[in-house]
Amino acid sequence: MSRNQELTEGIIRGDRENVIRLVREDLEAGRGPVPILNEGLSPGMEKLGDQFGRGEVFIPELMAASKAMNAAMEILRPLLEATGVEPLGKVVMGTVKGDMHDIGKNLVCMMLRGAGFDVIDLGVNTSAEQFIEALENSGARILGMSALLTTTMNRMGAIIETIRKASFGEEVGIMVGGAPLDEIFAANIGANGYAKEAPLAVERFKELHAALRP
Ligand code: B1M
Repeated sequence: MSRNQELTEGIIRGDRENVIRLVREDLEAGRGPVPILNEGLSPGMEKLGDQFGRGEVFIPELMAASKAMNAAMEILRPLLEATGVEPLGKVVMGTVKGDMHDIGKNLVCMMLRGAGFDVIDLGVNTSAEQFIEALENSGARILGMSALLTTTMNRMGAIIETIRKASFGEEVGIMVGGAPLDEIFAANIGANGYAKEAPLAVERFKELHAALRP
């Protein structure tokens, strides 16, 4: 079994201790955090999601895999963030109300920090009012929203509408993402940007930041 397959299998089995060991060993051997994540860990979550969709695994397996993934991300986070550059700009991020999925959102936050953004992460289950409050308090004019459920993705449009009605609303650049979304959906709900995955999201956030800068 290749190293990547071992990492992928470790995630699928929810074998937290083994995943931690493999990640540490890979880093000690000089492997970078990005290939560990993209080629080893993330495919495990994707495969497990497919198995869940086919009714082959259930919530306990997803929970165990998420714990293993989050433990690995704890180790990788400082490495992904360690760029030492001046903050590019402030971004408020959150998973929308009713949605508890945060692995992808956390990954985007991590990569944004790595790229030099100052990220205010509101966590999961975030209401329009909480987004507005964070934008007001921080002065940030870029907002990122994540949704993994078709039910919660369909609430994003209303959240954007509420934010646009706040005093600064039209000045806020809003990025959306999450597995069930696409470019067309994002445009239809009035978002300023969409990205299918985290590295692309960083590029989109940079473009948005450049466009908003006076
Ligand atoms: Co849930 N879940 N889940 N789940 N879960 C999905 C999303 C599902 C597709 C599984 C399936 O049926 N195949 C399905 C949704 C179906 C639908 O809506 N049509 C589903 C369901 C049904 C549910 C529950 C309702 C199950 C139940 O209780 N009966 C429940 C809902 C709870 C709730 O939110 N209210 C539930 C619960 C859970 C767990 C708690 C067990 C766990 C979440 C743990 C956690 O996040 N802390 C979980 C998991 C792990 C998954 C799957 C397997 C994996 C999600 C994940 O982390 N992917 C998922 C199946 C799947 O997606 N294949 C599934 C890895 C992550 C890196 O990818 O989040 O897509 P992703 O993020 C990507 C991109 O989307 C993008 O970049 C990231 C990195 O490249 N991106 C952005 C994300 N946000 C972005 C924001 C941006 C830009 C890009 O800009 C702002």
